[in-house]
Amino acid sequence: IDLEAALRRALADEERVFVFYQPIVDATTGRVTAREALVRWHDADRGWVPPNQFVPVAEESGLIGDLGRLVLTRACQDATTWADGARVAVNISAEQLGRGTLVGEVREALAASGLPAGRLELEITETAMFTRAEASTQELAELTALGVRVALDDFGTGYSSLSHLIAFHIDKIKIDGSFVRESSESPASATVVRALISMAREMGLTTVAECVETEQELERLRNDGCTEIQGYLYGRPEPRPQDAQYVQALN
Ligand code: G
Ligand code: G
Ligand code: MN
Ligand code: NA
Repeated sequence: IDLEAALRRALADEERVFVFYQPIVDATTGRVTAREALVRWHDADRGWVPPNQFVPVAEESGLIGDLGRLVLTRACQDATTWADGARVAVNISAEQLGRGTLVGEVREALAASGLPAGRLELEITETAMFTRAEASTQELAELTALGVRVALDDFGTGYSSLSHLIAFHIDKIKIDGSFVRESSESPASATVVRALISMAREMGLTTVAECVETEQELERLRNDGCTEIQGYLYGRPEPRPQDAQYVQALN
């Protein structure tokens, strides 16, 4: 059976579809402020299928609706169990945005879990914001009104236009990992990162740097005034405690 059919079945049974969580920490205190929800799927025939492979298939086949609701619902539920009160960040695909369904789904996930809206962040790429831009802008305004935070994901890699930061309701930008990686070797990339952080701060936006793997990167980002840090330096995406044994057995 092909990937799409296998994914359809997995989502229907919610079988071997997991949500992993990666910590996002305050750049100065190192305290966990949020965790990003990252979907994982283990197929009986294929083993672990990378999200880079199955998320696009879900988007093309319409399965992203089911996948998105599964992740959103579970992420909100799981976050209510976190003793540290950290926020949960959920990735929203372009296909979920601007269709008139997202606000209702978010309300439902919040109501079902009892998670306060202020503890939910949605990660949306610039490219996603572009699709059905007008409807997306409206939805983001409604979500912001609920108290949900909106982060611009993979910032700097899309059809970047700084005007988006003004046009859309954005609370934070996630500086793409490629800039962090390049900054160590390229002074130009380091300058771009510093400028982005500085501009975001002047606009009242917070910044998250992704893919931070070394102390040197952390030190530079901290000096640049970056608000939050995400990356293997602090932790990899990990299953929930109650899934850990099952996941271990699949590895
Ligand atoms: O760990 P990582 O390999 O999880 O993620 C690879 C890509 O898949 C990233 O672009 C990430 O944003 C995306 N991704 C991971 N989880 C989800 C999810 O729940 N929904 C969507 N739409 N994308 C996700
Ligand atoms: O597109 P998005 O930013 O949602 O995807 C985040 C991706 O980055 C996930 O695939 C996640 O597993 C990956 N990731 C998170 N931290 C690190 C890191 O420190 N190094 C690398 N190489 N990848 C990371
Ligand atoms: Mn993300
Ligand atoms: Na990202």
